[in-house]
Amino acid sequence: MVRFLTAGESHGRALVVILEGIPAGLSIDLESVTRDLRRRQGGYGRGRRMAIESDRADIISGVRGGETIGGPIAMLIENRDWVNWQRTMFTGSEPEPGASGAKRAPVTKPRPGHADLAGIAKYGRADIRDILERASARETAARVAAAAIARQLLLAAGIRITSHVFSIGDVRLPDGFPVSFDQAAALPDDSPLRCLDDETSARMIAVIDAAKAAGDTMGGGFEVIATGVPIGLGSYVQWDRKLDGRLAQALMSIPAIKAVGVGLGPEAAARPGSRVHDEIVIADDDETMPVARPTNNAGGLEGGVTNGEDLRVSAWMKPIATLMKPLRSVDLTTLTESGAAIERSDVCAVPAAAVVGEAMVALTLADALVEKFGGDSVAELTRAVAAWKQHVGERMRARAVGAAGG
Ligand code: EPS
Repeated sequence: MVRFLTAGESHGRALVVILEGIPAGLSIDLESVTRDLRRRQGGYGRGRRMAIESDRADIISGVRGGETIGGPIAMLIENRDWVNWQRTMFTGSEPEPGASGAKRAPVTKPRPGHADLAGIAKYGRADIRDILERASARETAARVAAAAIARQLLLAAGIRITSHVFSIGDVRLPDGFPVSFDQAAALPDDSPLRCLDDETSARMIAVIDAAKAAGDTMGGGFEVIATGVPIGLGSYVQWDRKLDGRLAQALMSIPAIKAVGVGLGPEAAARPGSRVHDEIVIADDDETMPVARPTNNAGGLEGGVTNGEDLRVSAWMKPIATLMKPLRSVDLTTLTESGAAIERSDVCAVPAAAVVGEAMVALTLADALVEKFGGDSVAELTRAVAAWKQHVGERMRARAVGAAGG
């Protein structure tokens, strides 16, 4: 089982993640961890905080001499902004001697759409900062660091993951715009929106600029694509083993994600079956499997099991809840109506959320991979994957399905 836990507040000292279940013997490329962290920090519409942070993960355990050793991998990402918050976010009963940064007043006006109001009721805190610090999407940096390790495991098994943004507000890629894995993977790391169409990107930028000028925020949608996924990950035999369900939970856990789609997603409900289901045809001779799918509306998942096609999952993000032109709220210290608190924030973080989406898909797929193929060591895992790919094609080519003992 590949699993992880994170800790850390947005303006605390650091984020921490513990990743468990990565087999031994995986070479760790720290540069690719840094690269994914940098990708998550980018995107048009991010706020000033990203000019302060330059995320790097320090590996603290589970890796020796550049290779995993099978134990939990602990990583720490320091918050550079911490120097500005030491007199607000100290963990002791007093700030440390020599602590820096302003001592900030309590936050008392909950922001509609944030965890502020429900959180303060639930945890019995006096300062909304106790809620927003942990509810902040800053935490997703720790997920991306963990996932960067999981991605290296997936790569050893031939699986690669990418993403692209298909909508910001009501501006979206034209219907039927082709998006292959290779096209999305070729997007440059500093692509402002991770959108594949230049004309649509320009309109997305205009929408974000207009939202910023109006003190407003924008959401949107992104798709994560994984290629090289073997047939047979996940299972239909029990509800909690269905891989589509596990991916939906993983993506919905990203802050501000409100909906998840698999393959065609909600569009599948609007079409007749004949225009949804992917036909099964005889494959060209050079294919490993004797059958092929001319279309992939299912997004690589049927019955909660991967079918060997590219995995395609989408997620829709609501606009960020901190508005510079605040919505109505109530000051909880005086119970008078007042504009919601204004905290420094982003105008749009959909491109960053796409990178976090890649991370959550990577962590979910790594778990499903280790579950099916076992894996105390990477050599054991990759041997099992190669044997499976060969076996499953051979068995079907031998017309063994339907034969006695098939
Ligand atoms: C966030 C608010 C902003 C974002 C932050 C998430 O931070 P700040 O309040 O410090 O300006 O920049 O995102 C990150 C710090 C990050 O690394 O993604 C929020 O309230 O969720």
